[in-house]
Amino acid sequence: MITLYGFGPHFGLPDASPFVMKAMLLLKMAGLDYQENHGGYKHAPKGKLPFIDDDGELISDSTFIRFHIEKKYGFDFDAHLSPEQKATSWAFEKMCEDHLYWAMIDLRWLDPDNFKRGPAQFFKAAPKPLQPLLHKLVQRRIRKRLCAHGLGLHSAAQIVELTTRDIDALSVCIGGKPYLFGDHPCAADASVFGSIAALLSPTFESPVRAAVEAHANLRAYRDRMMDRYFLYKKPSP
Ligand SMILES: N[C@@H](CCC(=O)N[C@@H](CS)C(=O)NCC(=O)O)C(=O)O
Repeated sequence: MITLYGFGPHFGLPDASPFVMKAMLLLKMAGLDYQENHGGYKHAPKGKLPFIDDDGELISDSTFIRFHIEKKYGFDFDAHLSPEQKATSWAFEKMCEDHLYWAMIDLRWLDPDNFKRGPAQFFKAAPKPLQPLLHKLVQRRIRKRLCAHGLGLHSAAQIVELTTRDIDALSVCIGGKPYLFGDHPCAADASVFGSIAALLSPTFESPVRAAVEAHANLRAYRDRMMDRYFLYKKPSP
């Protein structure tokens, strides 16, 4: 049995992390059974989640989890894609993971109201008087990472300007199709879904969420994947 280590369901999402949601989808797409463990962060081989334990073999990082599934179980996520579509899908995936992702980190962790509604919950177990200090320390660490990446050097308006390009590009690529490249999901759909679902989380208010919400096809894409893989039912109005 495969064990997937993640953070657990938070913020109206199957998991707090887009990378864990991506790993969930990859396992589901490949038809592999797995169990979830939400207590593995301290033991993560690369200090990040997700990782999986497949019969004693530990694999860290959602993309290496994909490669592992392909090699060990012979499942080809992109069998239906042309070489050009494979190239495009890889570029979209990495745009989500190495660019758009950082805007999500920025809005969740550095916007004071979003932080209070979201990540602050992770520190609830700590003694109350210590919590403000922990919040400050973790936010300082996140700010440093965002600056090291580069996105954190920009103004809030510039981050939205850059991120809107990513979101518009995703919307154009999906167009009126159910998935990125037609009627069947490919590996990059797992990643794109993770990003879009995370940005649409109702917990966090931001112009970036509004930029996603402005595209009916991205909202429908999130709902379609939720329905298909997580048996999600939208709350009635
Ligand atoms: N490249 C990795 C990224 C994983 C990642 O960044 N995970 C974040 C959660 S979204 C994490 O575990 N962060 C905890 C930390 O950095 O301390 C993947 O694809 O799995």
